[in-house]
Amino acid sequence: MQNENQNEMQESVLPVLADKQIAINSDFYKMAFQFQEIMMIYESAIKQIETKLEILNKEYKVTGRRNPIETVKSRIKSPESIANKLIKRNLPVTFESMTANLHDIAGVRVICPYISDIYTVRDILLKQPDIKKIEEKDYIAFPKESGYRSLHVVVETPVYLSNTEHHIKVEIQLRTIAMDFWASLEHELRYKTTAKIPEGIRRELRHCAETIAMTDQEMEEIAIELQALS
Ligand code: 0O2
Repeated sequence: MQNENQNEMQESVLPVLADKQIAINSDFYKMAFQFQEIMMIYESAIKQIETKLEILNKEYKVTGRRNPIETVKSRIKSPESIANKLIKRNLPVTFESMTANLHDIAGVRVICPYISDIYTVRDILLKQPDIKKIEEKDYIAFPKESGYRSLHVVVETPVYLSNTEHHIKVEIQLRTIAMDFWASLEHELRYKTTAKIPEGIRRELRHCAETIAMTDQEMEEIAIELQALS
């Protein structure tokens, strides 16, 4: 009786194993596995940067100093967004091209209370020996045509796996609460509209960005004045 059952089991398992072997050898499986592995490494790089920021956040809380970090957000670029960016730049849509050409697959956004906090957090991070600066774009000193303001710093951080070491690029976007408010709403508006945004509306959005930038500046001046009083 037992032997009959065993035979039945072997018969039912064998085709499944054969299918599994075919699946493992398929291009689909290999590519999906490779993508998953690459993304796991990018996610680990994000975790490293997030941990550094979390430690700073805790340090400021424990020491009772004013915290230059308000919030930290992160995201991995979606496969659709990766492919679109490569196509837009006339680059091959391959894993090699993606890792070599895109610096923002791993993204961390740091929201700060004041403009000067942005540069404070940037300097603190760049002082750490395992963080290497690759590129910096200061859209606060030189805002984009749209009115967009933020400091973008691409850094490289090591990720250690069981047998390999990877130096992974992470784009850190640093901005104030006010800059984030504008960028989030503008991004949502742009993505909700399929039509080309008319120049009049672009001008209005730029005007909003400038008003917000002036308020940011004024708030910083008020903070400095109040600090001098205490
Ligand atoms: P998402 O969804 O944020 O990922 P690079 O990224 O440096 O290789 P690029 O595209 O010239 O090349 O970078 P840029 O312009 O320095 O920064 C791109 C990112 O900054 C965008 O990412 C946005 O997050 C943000 N950004 C840039 N310009 C604007 C803008 O006018 N409005 C808003 N709301 N955000 C902006 P992605 O890839 O577009 O999308």
